[in-house]
Amino acid sequence: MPFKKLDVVIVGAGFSGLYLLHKLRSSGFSVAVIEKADQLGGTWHWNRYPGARCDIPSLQYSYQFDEDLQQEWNWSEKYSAQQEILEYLNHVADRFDLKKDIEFNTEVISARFNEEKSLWEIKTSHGELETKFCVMATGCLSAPNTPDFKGLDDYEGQLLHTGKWPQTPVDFTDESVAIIGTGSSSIQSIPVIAEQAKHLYVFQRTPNYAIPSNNGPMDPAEEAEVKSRYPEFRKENWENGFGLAGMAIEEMAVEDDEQGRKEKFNHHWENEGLGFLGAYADLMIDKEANEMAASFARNKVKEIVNNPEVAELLSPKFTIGCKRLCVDSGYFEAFNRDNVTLIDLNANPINRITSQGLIAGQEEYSVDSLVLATGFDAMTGALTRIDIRGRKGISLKEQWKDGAKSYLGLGISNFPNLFTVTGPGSPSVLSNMVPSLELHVEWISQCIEWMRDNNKKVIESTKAVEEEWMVLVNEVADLTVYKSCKSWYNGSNIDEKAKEFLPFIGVPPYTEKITEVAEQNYQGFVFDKTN
Ligand code: N01
Repeated sequence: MPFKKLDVVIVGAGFSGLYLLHKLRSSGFSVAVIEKADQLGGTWHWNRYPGARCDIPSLQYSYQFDEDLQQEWNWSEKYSAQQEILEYLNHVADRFDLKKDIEFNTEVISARFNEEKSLWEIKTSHGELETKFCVMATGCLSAPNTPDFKGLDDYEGQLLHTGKWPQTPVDFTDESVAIIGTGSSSIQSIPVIAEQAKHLYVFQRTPNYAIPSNNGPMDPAEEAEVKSRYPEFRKENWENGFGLAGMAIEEMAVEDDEQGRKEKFNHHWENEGLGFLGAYADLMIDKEANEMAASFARNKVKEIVNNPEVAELLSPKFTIGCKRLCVDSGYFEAFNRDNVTLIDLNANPINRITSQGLIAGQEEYSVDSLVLATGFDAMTGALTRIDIRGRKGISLKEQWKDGAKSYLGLGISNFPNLFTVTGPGSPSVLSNMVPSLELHVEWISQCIEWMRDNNKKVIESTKAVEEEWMVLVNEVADLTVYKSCKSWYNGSNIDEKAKEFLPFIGVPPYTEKITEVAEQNYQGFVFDKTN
């Protein structure tokens, strides 16, 4: 490895890592990015499954830190496909000459804070280095979850995970395929796999709500309009609770009449994708209002799916939005095909995986490919899978075993000079990710600069402030319907994980809070602690 001592080590070369590198390097720091993959992109590198695309409109899911960049890049579709986002990130990396400071094919094994030297010692698969600051830009949905299915190792066919998809295209033509899971990844890939495969078996434990993306080519007039006032457009998004355009409505579903609701829901169903939940202001805070939207979405499933029994199985019973809402392109329609079979795992649990396929209930399914669309150890998994040790050798995994605590999703007590981008306790996954990570990158970079200018060596959060903050995170969530079902927002998808709600709901108050903290010389953080 060509470097040894650095000011900042960034882990991960996705959206966050790339911008951090650009920002910190421009401020005169010596920086390197450590990346496990052989190329950049993070989430958009690993998630290459068929149909992978963003569910935030392209004009909003992009960097805004450079006006020339946002003017010169053209998106071809309303919702960008994985490949185009990867091309965009490569364009950004080339434009700002970032690749030379990224160490690819290098995995961070451990990070240990040396209290005497006030330095992080980072051990990677290719050597060791020392750094003053370590920034974990490891993503919120980047540690794939592979359930412990009995017999999984016995399977002799092609085993795939949506979150670790091979770089070489996978062709399912003439194959029998099984897919386990019906979250966003599965919902995006099923229509595409179904078009190729001889037969597709979908193994569902919990049905999900999905809103049609109505994706299509980028409308040149809309693109021109947004580009003519990009800074203003972005600013408007910041004022929305989720950092998204088109969700700033104040009307209440419970105050509207039936006809009004029908029209409004229909309009949002046909035009807004994720913004369906923004049809009314009370959908995520009032169970009665939520049920109105949920029942509208369930009726749509019944309209689309021909077989009433299949439609019933595909109809979720829980609060809409409390599990991450999915956005689809022909998902429910795929179940009208003769070559797609839905298997309800509640009636027919997976007994075991065999060398040829799997046994669910009494039936054995022989398949050429088995796709695990079983999600991620979200928000904390990418951090706890690295051996991170702070003061007195305390392990982060151990410190978080009863629940992840962080001050503002940025700093963790006992882990000085370690920052997380979109960490637990920040809006992250409940917001438009790119502006949210830009906010964090800028906050972290300014903090490191401020420390240099003010002769501070070590910054850390305290147990007291982070506990207080996480109480607030949960109090805010208690005002909503987000906690009303099992989801990866609250760790319910991983057996051994603490069950707690991790994202902060509300982009504007959060932004205000972290700005105020910075303005007050990083209030709540402690500098150069001596004991
Ligand atoms: O994962 P998920 P995902 N036996 O956790 C099932 C983002 N994303 O990769 O609900 C049987 O949502 C599980 O069942 P259940 C987006 O934020 C974005 O699809 O636990 N089934 C569920 O059906 C998304 O929310 C895009 O009962 C098992 C599925 O596997 C997040 O990533 C696209 C099981 C997992 O669904 C994660 O989505 C894709 C078991 N043992 C993803 N274990 C965009 O559009 C799990 N399941 C930007």
